[in-house]
Amino acid sequence: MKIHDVEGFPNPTRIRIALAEKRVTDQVQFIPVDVMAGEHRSDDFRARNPDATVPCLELDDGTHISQCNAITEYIDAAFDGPSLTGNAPKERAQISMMNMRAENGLLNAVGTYFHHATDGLGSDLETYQCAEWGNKQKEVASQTMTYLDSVLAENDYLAGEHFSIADITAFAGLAFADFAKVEVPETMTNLQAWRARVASRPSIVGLTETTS
Ligand SMILES: N[C@@H](CCC(=O)N[C@@H](CS)C(=O)NCC(=O)O)C(=O)O
Repeated sequence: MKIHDVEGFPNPTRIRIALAEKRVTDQVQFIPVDVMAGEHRSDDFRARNPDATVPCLELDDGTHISQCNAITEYIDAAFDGPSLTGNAPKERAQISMMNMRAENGLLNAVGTYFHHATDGLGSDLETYQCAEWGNKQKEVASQTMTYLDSVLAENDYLAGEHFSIADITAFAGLAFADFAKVEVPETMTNLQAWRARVASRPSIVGLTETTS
C-alpha cells in the first residue's frame, strides 16, 4: 500500500496520524509529491486523483482512494486496533457529524483563508484568489473554535469519551491555524487542554519526532 503525499502538510498529516494510531505506518510506502512544483496538477497525478490533492492512497491492486475521510475509512476497516470511525450506528453517526464540523468549520475554513487571503502556496499555484471569501472563512474558523471549546467542556474528545477521526481532523485544523497565523485563543481552556492531551498521544509524538 502506498500513500502519495507531502510530509507535514495538514491533510497528509491526518492520514499519518490515523496510520500511527492503527500501528501500521511501517506497512506503507510514502511517495513524495512535489506540490510546490505543481506535480499534483500534472496529467499523471490527476489520473490517480482527479481532485489534484494530497494525500492519495494507492492499494496493491492499483485502486486509488483520495479524500482523507475515505482513506481513513479504509485504514480503519482494514486494520485492527481501536476504531477511529466508531462501531455502533449512533457512535458512527456522532463521530461522522463532529468530523464534518471539524473539517468544514475549522480545517477547510483555515485552508480557504490561507489560499485566498494570504500568499498561500505562491502565485504560481494560487491562480484564483478571493480575499473577501478567505477572510469570511477565517471568521468561520474562529467561530468553530468557540464551538469546539464548548463541546470539550462536556467531553474528553470531540465525539464523546473516545479519540476518533474527528479529533484527528480538528488537531490538523489547529496546526494549520498556527501555520496560517489564525489565532487559537489561550482563553479557550478546554480546547487548549484537549490539544495538549491529543499532542501527547504516541501517534502524534512519533510523528513530530520523524518530521523534525
Ligand atoms: N478534502 C481533501 C483536501 C486535500 C487537500 O486540500 N490537500 C492539500 C494539501 S494539505 C493539497 O493537496 N493542496 C494542493 C493545492 O492547494 O493545490 C482531503 O480530505 O484529502
